[in-house]
Amino acid sequence: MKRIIIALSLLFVLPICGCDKEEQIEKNNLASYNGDLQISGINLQNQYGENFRLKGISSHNLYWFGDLINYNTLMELRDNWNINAFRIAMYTEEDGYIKNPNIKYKVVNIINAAIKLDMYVIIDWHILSDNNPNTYIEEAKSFFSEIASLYKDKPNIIYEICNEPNGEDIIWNNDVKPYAETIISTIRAIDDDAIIIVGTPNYCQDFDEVITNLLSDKNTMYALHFYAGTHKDELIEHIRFVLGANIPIFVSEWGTSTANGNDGVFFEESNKWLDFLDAYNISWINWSLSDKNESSAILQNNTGTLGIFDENYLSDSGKYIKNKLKIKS
Ligand code: IDC
Repeated sequence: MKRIIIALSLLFVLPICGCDKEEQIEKNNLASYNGDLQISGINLQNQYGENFRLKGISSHNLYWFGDLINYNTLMELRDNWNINAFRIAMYTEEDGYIKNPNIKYKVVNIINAAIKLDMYVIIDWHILSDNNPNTYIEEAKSFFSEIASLYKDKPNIIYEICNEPNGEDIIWNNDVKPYAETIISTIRAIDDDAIIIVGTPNYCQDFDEVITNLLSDKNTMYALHFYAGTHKDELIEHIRFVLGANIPIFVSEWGTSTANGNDGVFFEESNKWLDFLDAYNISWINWSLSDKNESSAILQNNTGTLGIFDENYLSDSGKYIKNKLKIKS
């Protein structure tokens, strides 16, 4: 009799526990639970000192593909893709902030939506053809001051202060580090604890000088970017070495394609990279939320927001990324 009673009560209790746990896990992924983020060694951690990962998707050039991002699409990405972070790629050139400074209102709208949705949001000052971050340092100072003043009390905000320094003459010691020190102190005068991500030379792949000349800010991470069809074992081994030197890395952009954003989806190579990132608890953001005719885009060409809600309109890369995001870790 006793056994029957136990069995019966388990029948009723178990499904309820299971359900609670699932809700708990979902919530544990978001900002209200994790709060202000911090860094310990190579790990990103939440406010309780537990290791924590951000995983999500980056916009394409906000000026060109900004219409794909709104409260509803972000909510869908959170609820059915399981992302907990969205990256806003605000280009500086290529129709970006320098020519069209009003793009910042779009940035603010997306940040507000992400905060309402309890997500983390990365504000990316997307330098690219302007190889040297110092080219627009004055504009960067005023942009980040404005954003920091608006959101200094919100745990959701992450600042990415220069997408990809590049060009042979742009080096860490002379160019990128001094820029980072200026922008970090601009931000820290207003927001003393948010995570800041700093781009590294050669499109976020060269850490040689970084290792011997670190920034002093405690909540700064260093960006690694890779494209699975182009960057392979050699880069993985370089990064393994960098991690061994206790450098906290954030993959704020990676693509399943080659480095030009196109030319196929490299599933096997992408799997290898993601296994590597899993092993080191590294956060990642995929490039990109767009319906452009290029293989790194997660949506099929010219399908607008449809694919976000309906898998039939996802590209091969989009299907792959959605599946990977659904795996909890
Ligand atoms: C690419 C876009 C492509 C666009 C190009 C220039 O996918 O449609 O024409 O920028 O605006 C990066 C950059 C990112 C690139 C991406 C793919 O951060 O802006 O996007 N990439 O080339 N670094 C390495 C690859």
